[in-house]
Parts: sequence; C-alpha cells; structure tokens
Amino acid sequence: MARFNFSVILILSFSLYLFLYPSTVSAELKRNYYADICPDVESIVRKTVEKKFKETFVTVPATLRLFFHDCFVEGCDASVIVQSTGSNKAEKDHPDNLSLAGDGFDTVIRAKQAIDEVSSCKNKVSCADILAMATRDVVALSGGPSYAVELGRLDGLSSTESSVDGKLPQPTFNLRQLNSMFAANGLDQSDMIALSAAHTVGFAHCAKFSDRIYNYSRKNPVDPTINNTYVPELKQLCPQDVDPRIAINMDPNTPNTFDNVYFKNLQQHKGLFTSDQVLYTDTRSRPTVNAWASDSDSFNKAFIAAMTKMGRVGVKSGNNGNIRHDCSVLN
Ligand code: HEM
Ligand SMILES: *[C@@H]1O[C@H](CO)[C@@H](O)[C@H](O)[C@H]1NC(C)=O
Ligand SMILES: *[C@@H]1O[C@H](CO)[C@@H](O)[C@H](O)[C@H]1NC(C)=O
Ligand SMILES: CC(=O)N[C@H]1CO[C@H](CO)[C@@H](O)[C@@H]1O
Repeated sequence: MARFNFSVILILSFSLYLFLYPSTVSAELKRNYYADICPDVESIVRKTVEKKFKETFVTVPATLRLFFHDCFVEGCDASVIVQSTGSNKAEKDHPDNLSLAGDGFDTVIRAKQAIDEVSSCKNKVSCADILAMATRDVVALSGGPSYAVELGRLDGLSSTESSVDGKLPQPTFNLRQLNSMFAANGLDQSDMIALSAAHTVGFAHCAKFSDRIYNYSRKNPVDPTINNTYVPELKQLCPQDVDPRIAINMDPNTPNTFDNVYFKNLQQHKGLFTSDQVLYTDTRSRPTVNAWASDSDSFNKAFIAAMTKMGRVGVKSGNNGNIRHDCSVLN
C-alpha cells in the first residue's frame, strides 16, 4: 500500500512537472550564439542603432518598450513586430501598443537589412535576437549599463491582437497587480522595480495619467501621492482639453538619460503613473526604491539581471519558431 501510494505520487508529480515545464523553462540561450554563424552581428547591430540614435533620441524609449511588449506577449519572439494582414490583426494593433513608436520597429528592420547584406549572415539571425541586441545598445547609448546579451531565440510563428489581452501591466496598477503580472513571466518584485526604471526615458500621453491630476476620486480630484509642485506643471503640460497626441517626458529631470533619477523622482513624489509612484508609496517596495535611488551601481546590476531574465521569457526553439526573412511578415 505504501509503495503504491509512493508511485502514485511519483506519477502525479512527474505529470505536474511536465505540465509546468514548458512555461517555466525556456530554450538555452548563450552569449556567443552567432560566433560561427555571423561573428560580426553585434557590431553590425550597434552601428545601425548608433546611426538611428543620432537621427532621433526616440530610438531609445521606442526600442526598449518594444522589447518589453514583445517579451510579455507570447515571449521574446519578435511577434510584436509583425504587421497585420487583411485576415489577421497582429499584436501591434492592440490598443495597449499605442505609442509603440515607429522608431523601435524601424531600428530592428534597419539592423536586419544591414545583417542580411553580409551573405553568410543572410536570414541566419532572428528578429527576436536583433531586438534584444538593439535594446542593449539603446540602454548603453543613453547612459545606462552595458551588458553581454544572451542570444539564440527563434522568431514566433504567430501574432494576434487578442493574445495581448491581459498580458501588459496598466498604469493604474497597484503593487499586488504589478507583482502578479511580472511573476507570471518569472520576474520577482526586485526585477519588476528595476525594469520599471525604464521610465527614466521616454514619453507618455496625457490620457495615461490625467485621472491622477483631474479626476482621482469623488472626494479628492488630485492624487495626494503626487508632489504639490509637480501637479501644476503636469496640468500646464496636459490641460484637460489637450490634443490626445501630446506626450510628455516621464522623467521630468533627466528625460534623455538612462539613470537612477527615476527612483529619486519617486522619493520626491514625481512618479508619473500610479504604477510608478506606488513603488515608493507601498512600504513593501519602498526600501528597494530608496536603495537604488542612492546607489546607481546596485541599480545597474539589478537592471542587467532583470533584463537578462526578461529576455528568456517564452523563448522559441525547434519547431516552435523560425528565422523570419522580413521581421514584419511571418514566413
Ligand atoms: C511596471 C509596469 C509598467 C507599466 C504599467 C507601463 C506603462 C507604460 C505606459 C502607460 C506608457 C506610456 C505609453 C503612452 O502614453 O503611449 C509607458 C511608456 C514606456 N514604457 Fe512602460 N510600463 C511598465 C513597465 C515597463 C517596462 C518593464 C519597460 C521596459 C523595460 C517599459 C518601458 C517603457 C518605455 C521606454 C516607455 C516610453 C515609450 C516611448 O517614449 O515611446 N515600461 N509605459
Ligand atoms: C472621472 O472618473 C469617473 C470614474 O472613474 C468616470 O466615470 C468619469 O467619466 C471621469 N470623468 C472625467 C471628466 O474624466
Ligand atoms: C516636492 O518637490 C520638491 C522639488 O521640486 C522637493 O523639494 C520636495 O521635497 C518634494 N515634496 C515631497 C513631499 O516629496
Ligand atoms: C505602432 C502601431 O502599430 N500602433 C497601432 C496600435 O494600435 C492602434 C489601435 O489600437 C493602432 O491605431 C496603431 O496604429
């Protein structure tokens, strides 16, 4: 009887293991994946990104956010880059993608072109890896840490608008909601806080936070966790009848530098979204915010670790992926 129970437990736990395995473990990535296939790939991508960065700073936030949205929806498989076709609305047409600025897409398309000009590299480097490398490069170009990026992802075989539903965090989220959505991607609270600091660069449309300054609650029209001196500045940049296309800097102090000022802003109650400010307001995450506000080296280390972990989410291999000939079109 005892032995019978034991084997039942073994079988049950093995089935549970098989059930959990695909979502928690991704294909092996490695740093020198293209060493024999396309040895110069990283410098080719970097040159493209540098050129694009000189043309427009938006390259930085656009590429960084694109990578995040790619990884959180169906894994880091460049499915976010696919264009909709007549019959299929792709991920990028979901309302949550709004302001996935064209410059992020363009960066990947241009790098792919440059790579494919080298005959030995042609159609050997995945769009998903190009986006991962370009993201590393934009972070470094804007003053953030540089890191060795893991490679070996394949491109996904599908991209649908409906797959985005419920996969991306909303700017109104509280700590519990943020933690649960990041945990679903294998990322813990520290990773979540480190990655949120991506809001040290880039822009937000007024509608994403205007409730915080005009329509917070019945009793209080203004969110009391916003700095008193910041409220009038925000109201001036985003009047109630503002053109919906207007977007403002998320980091009011150093908007064009990837730095830990994001955390200093939170300490001064200048986080733009509820989901930013809550990291300081909630005492369960505040110690991490304080630590990284005063120590940029430890923030940089945490950011690299979290980006590397995010880059492993839902990676495709074998029959689950391929290498796209055109990043915006499924093969
Ligand atoms: C923690 C939960 C997060 C929420 C709720 C959130 C939400 C948002 C929202 C609402 C915007 C403004 C979009 C617009 O107005 O068009 C934005 C912009 C941005 N987000 Fe996040 N985000 C989160 C995490 C992240 C992460 C993890 C990254 C990257 C690692 C990231 C990178 C960016 C960047 C770079 C921008 C600026 C985009 C641009 O200027 O084109 N965000 N985010
Ligand atoms: C204010 O918020 C409430 C509840 O969220 C909403 O129903 C209402 O339309 C908002 N009003 C304005 C002016 O945005
Ligand atoms: C509000 O911001 C100012 C600087 O603009 C800062 O001196 C002050 O401490 C902040 N107030 C709070 C409550 O964080
Ligand atoms: C860059 C991009 O493709 N943006 C699209 C995001 O989704 C909206 C609709 O929800 C489209 O209008 C945008 O063109």
